[in-house]
Amino acid sequence: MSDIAAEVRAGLTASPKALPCHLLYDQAGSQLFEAITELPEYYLTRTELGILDERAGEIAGAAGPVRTVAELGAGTAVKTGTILDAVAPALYVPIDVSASALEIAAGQLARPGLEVRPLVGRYQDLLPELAGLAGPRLLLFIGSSIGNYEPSAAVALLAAARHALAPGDSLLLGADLRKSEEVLVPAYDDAAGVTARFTRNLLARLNRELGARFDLDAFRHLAIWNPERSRMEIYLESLRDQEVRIGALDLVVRFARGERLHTENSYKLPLSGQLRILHQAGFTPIGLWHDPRSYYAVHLARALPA
Ligand code: AVI
Repeated sequence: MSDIAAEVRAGLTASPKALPCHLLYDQAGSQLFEAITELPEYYLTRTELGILDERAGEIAGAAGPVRTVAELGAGTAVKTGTILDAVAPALYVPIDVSASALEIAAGQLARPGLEVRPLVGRYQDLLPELAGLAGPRLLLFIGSSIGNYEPSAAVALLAAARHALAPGDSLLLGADLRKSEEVLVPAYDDAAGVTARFTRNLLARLNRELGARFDLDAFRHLAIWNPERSRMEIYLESLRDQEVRIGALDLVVRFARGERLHTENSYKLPLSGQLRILHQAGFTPIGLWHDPRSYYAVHLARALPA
């Protein structure tokens, strides 16, 4: 069975139903996510870019000499240019599951004196390769993707990165901060309905790739703020009692009216929670930058000796 088939079977036969959020990013989903980043309500991308553009010189100064910059989830690396120019490494290693995005990144970031060496694959598999790259190294993990991990999984991922780095190497982490529900909910439920299309595309993907028969109009996108867990929770809610056949799995899944399929969490930890994750993963913070509204934080942290 393919990875996705096994994940979908496990998620749709679980109670409550849930699917891993990486399944949102097929080609159509990645294009819809790009459109989300341009929405007026989705402040994250432009806020982070503003911090990186304005503070690149300070960030580079605080990081000190860097030979290699590696980037987790680089995508097309649209946000990376200013940092690369300021840090001026000899080697840039963008890491992503999408080979086509990395091709664009390599083209866009070509600069005299900079070698670009893309790595295609999943972070867990590729993090150990950081150990073989020339130091001092700076690892970028920007875009607030850390917020899509459970805090314990975020610590595990950063600890694996720490393990592959040497003491004195650095991490630049971008993470969305806790803020009012009035700002958060529209960011994940925009007026134009782009985020709803992004979430529903998950069902379209199962129809395309697993011969499922989801009626996309029979589910609504829900974005709910959970203050206890400090996270946005995204669901698809069934608008009626229904049965959905998934051909490739030889499975029929029943949904009751009002039943939810959990598709994504996006944590918005306060600064103290973000710093705790860095400490627990074996990093010591050495720099912090945020926008004037304190919507978003960019952390620079040093890898500690194990
Ligand atoms: C990729 N990630 C940081 C986005 C977020 O804000 O959690 C994914 C997203 N989902 C809906 N809108 C944006």
